[in-house]
Amino acid sequence: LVVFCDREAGAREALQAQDVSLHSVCSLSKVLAVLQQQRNSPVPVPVHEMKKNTAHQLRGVTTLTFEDRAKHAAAVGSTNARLFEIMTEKQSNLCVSVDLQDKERVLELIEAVASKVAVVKLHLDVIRGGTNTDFLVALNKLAQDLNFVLLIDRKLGDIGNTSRLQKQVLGETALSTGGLVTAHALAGQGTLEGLLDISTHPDVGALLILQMSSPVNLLSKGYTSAALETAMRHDAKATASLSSGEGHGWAQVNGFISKGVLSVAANVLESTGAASKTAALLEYLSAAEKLHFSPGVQLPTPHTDTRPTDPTQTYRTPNIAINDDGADIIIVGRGIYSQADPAAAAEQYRLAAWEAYKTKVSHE
Ligand code: 5BU
Repeated sequence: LVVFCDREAGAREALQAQDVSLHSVCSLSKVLAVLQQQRNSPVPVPVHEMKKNTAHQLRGVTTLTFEDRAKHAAAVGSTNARLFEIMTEKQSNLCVSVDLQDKERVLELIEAVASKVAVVKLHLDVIRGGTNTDFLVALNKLAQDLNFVLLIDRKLGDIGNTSRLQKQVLGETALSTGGLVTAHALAGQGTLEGLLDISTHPDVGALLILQMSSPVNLLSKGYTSAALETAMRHDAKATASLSSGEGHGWAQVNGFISKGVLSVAANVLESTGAASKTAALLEYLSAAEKLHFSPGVQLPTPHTDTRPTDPTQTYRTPNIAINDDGADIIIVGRGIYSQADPAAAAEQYRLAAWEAYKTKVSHE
């Protein structure tokens, strides 16, 4: 079959499956690249079109199963392999955010929902009376016994030396058995270098915040793209450090907090930048071992629900987060811990997120 323009939306592969080869005069990505180079400005393509096109380009993170991504992560030496394995085993791409303020209740809630979740996210500084050693030891024991990964949502963002010291203490306390911490990109590469310095606690990883779920926040499309570039540069330096044999090295960024990989890709395409940089960012984004976490998720509440809505948060359903925005793991707080039966709510979210994931990976 001969066509003028290959929109790169999957027709080539679909035809190939029926033994028909597609020949095109040009492809959509080439047309976009030329237009961008000539104008050095973003091409106005509707977001849904961008997402459709980039979904194809981002195959590694949009159609590979978590099982395949576990194998890939192990092959490239990423500590994410363990989390992909847990997700596969528990059939769960759910992260519960336990934002309770009483230590006992935090531990009880975790025990109640642990079999449904792959990750437990905490804000240690919302817990009344602080977190003592007994609590942190109990928390890490739960993480090991009940097979989940701990995520400390500290949103770090200081110079390298400070973030290295912060990571050391996290590794000695809250993340003594490993886990992840969130960080902002505001201070540049230094924060990642401090957090991912492998000379201490190499099993403590970092998620970089690329987008936030609060309405009208300051993380513009340009910021998202620049933050992603910060991670890309860090990873290139980390790769070079490990092969140089100088005895100093950094681990790769574990993943990101955003609406999802497709939403980030759309922001990259909408931002001003040279075509070569855009292509490099999209390729980096498609790495199968990277994790894409997404907050701001709730199932629709019944009409009879009278609870106040939160004007500082925006919510969408698990299916929209996973299939439209391209999230791997949804983060759910009040949708679970504020419910009368948190274990039943966690199961509802686990199922909704897992079904959405299965739909996502079934698209070729
Ligand atoms: P919720 O109860 O499901 O709205 O809780 C969401 C959690 O995710 C909460 O702990 C927030 O601090 C966290 N969060 C978020 O809501 N939005 C963001 O952009 C980031 C984190 Br980053």
